[in-house]
Amino acid sequence: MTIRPILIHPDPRLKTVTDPVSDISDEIRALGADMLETMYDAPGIGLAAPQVGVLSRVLVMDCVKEEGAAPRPMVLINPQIIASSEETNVYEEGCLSIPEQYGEVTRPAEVEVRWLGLDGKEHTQGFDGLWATCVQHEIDHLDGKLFIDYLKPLRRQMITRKMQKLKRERARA
Ligand code: K1U
Ligand code: ZN
Repeated sequence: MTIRPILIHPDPRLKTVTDPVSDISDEIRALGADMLETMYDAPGIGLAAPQVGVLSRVLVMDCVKEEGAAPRPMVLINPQIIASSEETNVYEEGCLSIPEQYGEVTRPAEVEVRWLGLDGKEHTQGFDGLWATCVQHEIDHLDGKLFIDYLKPLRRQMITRKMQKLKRERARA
């Protein structure tokens, strides 16, 4: 397993609508394993394939945060939201592609998601709480959307400028 570098906004690959996965190949299995390792190393609670430069509809997540609790790694291929609650939740989101920047995003509090597992089987599950926020944030990545797209234009512009500066500094180091 390999920790892959995480792309930093702005990057055209983070604005791209990704392609569905047509079969569960060894390459996809390796991608899922690498993405989980990269997410835990960051650390984060989710990661989508475009964040590691792969333009395929794959995401990983594990929103178990309690100290000492068993981890719950999930790999979702071609995920689709098939139902969303009327009730909404506001969460101060972050993003591994936009380090140290946060913003409040309102999303449906509960969603039902269908996806293909690494076992090749179709899965359907309801998510709530942080899991619901995270799976929606990650599916947005697969559609080229970032949490800052929900913020006011001025705030989004400020964050983008900070990230451009960060990238320049990292390139010089
Ligand atoms: O997709 C990503 O960039 C990962 C992102 C997921 C996410 C965070 C918050 C709300 C929705 C989705 C992160 O994991 S940011 C890091 C983070 O939230 C975290 C890191 C360590 C412990 C707990 C949370
Ligand atoms: Zn993100």
